[in-house]
Amino acid sequence: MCARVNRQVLRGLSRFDGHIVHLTHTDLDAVCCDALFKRRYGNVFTIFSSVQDYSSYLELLAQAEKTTNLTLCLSDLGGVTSAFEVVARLKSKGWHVEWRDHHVWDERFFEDIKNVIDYLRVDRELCACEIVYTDLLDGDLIAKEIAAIGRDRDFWINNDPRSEVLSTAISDDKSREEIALRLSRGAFADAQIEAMYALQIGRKSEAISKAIQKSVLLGRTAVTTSNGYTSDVAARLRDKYHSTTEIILRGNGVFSVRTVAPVSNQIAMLFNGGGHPHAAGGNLSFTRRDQIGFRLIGYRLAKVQKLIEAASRFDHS
Ligand SMILES: [Mn+2]
Repeated sequence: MCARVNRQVLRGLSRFDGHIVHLTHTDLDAVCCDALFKRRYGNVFTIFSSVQDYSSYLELLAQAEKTTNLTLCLSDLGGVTSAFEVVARLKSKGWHVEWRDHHVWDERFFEDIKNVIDYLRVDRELCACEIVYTDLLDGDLIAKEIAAIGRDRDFWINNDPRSEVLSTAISDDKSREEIALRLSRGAFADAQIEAMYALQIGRKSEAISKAIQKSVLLGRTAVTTSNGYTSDVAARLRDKYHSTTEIILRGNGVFSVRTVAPVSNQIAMLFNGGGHPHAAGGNLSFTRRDQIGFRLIGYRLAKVQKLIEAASRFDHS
């Protein structure tokens, strides 16, 4: 997270006159969570973050001058041990903290967090927005539909074409905010959403072809670089190589991993990450030097090699 984003968040927060700060993931499940918080509370200050580095946003919130009573609601973000200390600090500074999630949690960490914050609900049967829906808006028909759309995408059911359009239309925080606002008012499809969708379809196919061009197969692990469209890139890699593990790296060392065997989260946990059994993410914590090295020698970089080796070790499928 860069200094500019830090300043933006701190400035936004200092102007914010509501009570709910929502820290969530970046996908449609997260946007649906945000729509539900907006529907329930109206004025919500939202921070969308990758699952790998949301702790840095928690650090930022802990630094912020707090003028009113604020509630921090985390959603669709799994528990990582690096978050504990800063969450405890937020509590000691008087924040009310609620956390709703559906990822795989370390049992010890779950208990530790539960003892520190005001409310914690982790339910792997539901997607995050369904947890928010049942907690905050149970019985509200529009909220129910928002949660159903989130589930359709997050659990890869894909029965509802609107979930494909909406998740594709999401490209940056501005589009996330806009879509969340529309959903919160019960607008599930309109001209603006269609236009956002068409724009992203073009960008997406270009980015995916680039990622496929840059890919290699090492053993049964397919590796490539892409700054987005992780799931689509992984699916295309599996089609192309019949691989059993797919690793998609970003230039900053953040990575996603997909596996046929239910081991993705175990691999990610070795690299300060986590997630689901078949899809997870972590961070190789690239230094500036690593970033340059990665541009020069690519997948031969020591930290990348370590990840590829770890992934192959876990791959018994
Ligand atoms: Mn989710």
